[in-house]
Amino acid sequence: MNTSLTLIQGDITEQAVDAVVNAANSSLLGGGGVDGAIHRRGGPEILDECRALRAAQYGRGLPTGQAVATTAGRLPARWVIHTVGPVWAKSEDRSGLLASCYRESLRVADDLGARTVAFPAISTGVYGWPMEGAARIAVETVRETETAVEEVRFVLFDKQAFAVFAALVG
Ligand code: AR6
Repeated sequence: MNTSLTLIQGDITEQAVDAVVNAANSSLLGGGGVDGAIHRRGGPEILDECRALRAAQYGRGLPTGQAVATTAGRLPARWVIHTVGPVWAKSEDRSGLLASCYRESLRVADDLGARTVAFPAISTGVYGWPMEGAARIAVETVRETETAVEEVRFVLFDKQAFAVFAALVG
């Protein structure tokens, strides 16, 4: 099954898809950027499930590069898949961890039976990853990953990020 890659400039919290991916942090307890917007718009149910996950499985937090699902609360999606991107570092190549976020999120999406999944540009905000490199990893990893997901939608917040992804997806 071929997965189609689509691009949209906009807000990930407005996407009517099966699953939206959250650029979370290990605590799973919220933050700024995409994470803040998802919890704000999705409501307290998401945080309740995140707390339960911390208590049951992730006492030390969700490790970087991994992914886990919760309800999407009041968002127009069914699930939120939380993943933790690596913080950009000049002195160390963390590309493998960033690729892992996309791969693991798609694995979780397959477990859920999700057919449409929206991703933000993970690690390119607070975590400081340059957009060009992050976009290349995002697009290549999704193209290389075996999945039953039919549509992967990259949701880019601004025009510049959209242009970078558009140059890669064509
Ligand atoms: N919809 C789509 N994209 C967005 C939205 C939105 N509503 N808001 C921001 N972006 P970031 P990170 C873009 O910072 O770099 C949080 O505090 C943004 O312009 O959300 O992985 C977490 O709790 C950027 O291009 O995620 C973590 O502590 C991209 O989404 C930390 O930030 C990712 O920016 C994670 O940092």
